[in-house]
Amino acid sequence: MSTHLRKYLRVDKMPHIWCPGCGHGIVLNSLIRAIDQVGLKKENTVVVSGIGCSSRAPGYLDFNTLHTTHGRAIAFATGVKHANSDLNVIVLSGDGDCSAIGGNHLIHAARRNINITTILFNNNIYGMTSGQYSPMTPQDALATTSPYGNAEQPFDICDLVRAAGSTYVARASTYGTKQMIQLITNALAHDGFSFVEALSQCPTYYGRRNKLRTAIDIMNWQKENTISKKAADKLPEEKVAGKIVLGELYRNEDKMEYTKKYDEMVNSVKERELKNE
Ligand SMILES: Cc1ncc(C[n+]2csc(CCOP(=O)(O)OP(=O)(O)O)c2C)c(N)n1
Ligand code: SF4
Repeated sequence: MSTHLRKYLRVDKMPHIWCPGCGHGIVLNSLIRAIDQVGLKKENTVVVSGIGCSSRAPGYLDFNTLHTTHGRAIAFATGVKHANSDLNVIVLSGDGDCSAIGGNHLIHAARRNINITTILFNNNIYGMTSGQYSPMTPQDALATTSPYGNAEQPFDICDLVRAAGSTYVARASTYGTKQMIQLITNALAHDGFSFVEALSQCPTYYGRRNKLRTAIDIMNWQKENTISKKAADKLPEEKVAGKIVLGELYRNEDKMEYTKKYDEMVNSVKERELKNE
């Protein structure tokens, strides 16, 4: 990593805990580049996470960071943003952390359109606890808790978050880092709840059980099973079926951001009180 980007890292916390081939470092690297492009300042940026391999990412970032409890990163982040709406607040979360135990916080943060950027590191598995299936594990995939294949259907988390009210929704993969950097940059610059699903890889607990033994196998899988939104928009639905669509999926600049609305209400109540109304 070039010297000017190293300033964003807590180099003294290296080496990191991630396995060789883990995709989470690629997502973190993309985030750092996006932060640099947007020009976020360390002193007014807070990065919050829950628990998981992905949730260890803020520990390597030289920002104000909060490593909280499993699934509750968005709840803590909401408190931080409420306390000081001038702060840039970023949540880093795993697919288990964000879509299972933390799913309700995600839905309601999206509904409020609070200005928090959430990056969901989707490695399709609970990595830290050795490979249980999550709500984002593909149907039929093998996991410690689905030794004969996962009977459940996964969430399309981007559809869910968009339906809940998020005003910026995008999906990228560790195979396409240029796109990932661009989409995270857009998300950070967006005023409202912004969400990026970052397809990542866990060769250790997902790949090994699912005939995708190495990081390269999983990234090749990403290449073969994804399609850009631009290409998908030009094709009939049946040709896109089964593919994961990457790119900016939704953007709405017109909906009011929650803390702005809240601060407006507080100010108007204060004014009324001053006038003794
Ligand atoms: C309340 C609570 N429940 C369960 C756990 C155990 N736990 C720790 S990490 C984790 C799963 C992490 O998976 P994910 O969020 O997908 O992130 P990854 O490790 O794959 O990056 C679980 C279940 C916990 N720490 N706290
Ligand atoms: S267990 Fe999986 S998610 Fe966790 S560090 Fe290893 S490769 Fe990454």
